Amino acid sequence: MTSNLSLGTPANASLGQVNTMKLSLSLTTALLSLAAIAGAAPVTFDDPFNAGSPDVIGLASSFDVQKVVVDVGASGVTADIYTNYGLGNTSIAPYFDPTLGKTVHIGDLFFSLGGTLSYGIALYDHVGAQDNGGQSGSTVLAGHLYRINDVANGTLTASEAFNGFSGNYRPDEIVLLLNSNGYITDLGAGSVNVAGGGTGPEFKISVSIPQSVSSAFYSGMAGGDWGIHYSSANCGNDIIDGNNQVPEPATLVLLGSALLGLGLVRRRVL
Ligand SMILES: [Ca+2]
Ligand SMILES: [Ca+2]
Repeated sequence: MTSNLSLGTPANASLGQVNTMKLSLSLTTALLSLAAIAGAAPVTFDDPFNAGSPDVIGLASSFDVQKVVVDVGASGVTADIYTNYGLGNTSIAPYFDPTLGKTVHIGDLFFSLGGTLSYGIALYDHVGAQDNGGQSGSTVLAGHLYRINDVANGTLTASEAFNGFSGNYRPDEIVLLLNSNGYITDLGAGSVNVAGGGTGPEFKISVSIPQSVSSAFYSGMAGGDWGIHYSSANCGNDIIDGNNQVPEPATLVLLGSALLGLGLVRRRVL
């Protein structure tokens, strides 16, 4: 695991003080990690707003993602996406942009388990050619949970979903589910609801997958080692990635060592 904590060492600190400080830091970090394990609380991933590149490519007023809040509760998994997606559009439905000459779509929400992109939830119905690169026969339904069996073939990148477009976008970003040849599996229906997001975001997009839809998805999420990936549009204008960090077994060993070490140092200092 990693920690963003950093602690300078005063020039006049004694060796005992330094050791105690380092061990206290290890202890604090380990305890914070334990708090994450217990984490029934929703996990918030904040996305920066820099009014343009590198956060948003293209119109920051139309494609910004602001945060995603994920909750793994007793009834299932929910995720709230806060975004101002849409060029003045009043919904998250696909729309034809006459300036671009392309149909713009919102992205799907992806989940990784154990570091592997494993599941996706569609935010709208998208079918075949509607996806600017989708295949005929591909049907992906809003609010459904899909298991991704083959990441390369079961998803569309921005360049595939928005092919032929040469404007500013992130061509390699995974943006949409593609349902063909068993590359993804429809596990069942959850729900998608869209509401005004209040100050700042134009939309709050809420997805919910009941525990009963997939015990594998739910138990994996409840296990705590998961991440999210989301793009505000099928050209990858803004993306948000995040991992819910849990301590590895080695960290728990370190915690024990830190506790023991702290006791030893205290005795030595006293
Ligand atoms: Ca953003
Ligand atoms: Ca971003």
